Amino acid sequence: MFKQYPLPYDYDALEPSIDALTVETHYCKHHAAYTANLNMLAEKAGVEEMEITDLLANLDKIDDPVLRTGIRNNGGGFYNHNLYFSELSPRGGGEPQGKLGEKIRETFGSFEAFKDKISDLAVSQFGSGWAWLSTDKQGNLYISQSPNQDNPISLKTGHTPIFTIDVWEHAYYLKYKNLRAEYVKNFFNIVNWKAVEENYNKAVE
Ligand code: MN3
Repeated sequence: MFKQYPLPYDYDALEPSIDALTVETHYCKHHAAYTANLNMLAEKAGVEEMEITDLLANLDKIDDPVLRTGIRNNGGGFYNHNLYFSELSPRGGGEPQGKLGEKIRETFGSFEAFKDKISDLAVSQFGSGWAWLSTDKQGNLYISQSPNQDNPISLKTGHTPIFTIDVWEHAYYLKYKNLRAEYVKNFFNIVNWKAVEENYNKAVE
């Protein structure tokens, strides 16, 4: 049984960066629907006991093409939103510290340069999708974008996602309308870098 990450903050806690109705609709309708669909499809395919990361990395082992596509989309939607909602906080913002902060400066030159690069990927993703910060087991960092509910795991990059930006219109349209870049800019005010640092430390051997 795949379970939605329980929100540790209220729907209005991310105001004004993300409005309450968007957070509530996003979590209670969109994320809940991906999760319910994944549970239904995973049971049909007999893969309901798998870890979601193993499942997304092994989609090609699901023979039925309808189940495979359904699990790719809904399993991605489940996993991606668990990461998304767990990396946000009303007391977010600032910069990552520790090993992750150091590695970002080493890889991209500065935190600002990293922010510009991943923001460009988020804004330029054509249509619905995501921007990603991922790591390999050695701690090297990679930024990327993906369409739909694909992610670095289902795309078989071999990297572990540690931070993401949802740029589906449902993530920002009620407040920002067509101004995706404005949403992405304000998104950084509510990032809980402590949580992202923990994701990094767990993913690196
Ligand atoms: Mn979404």
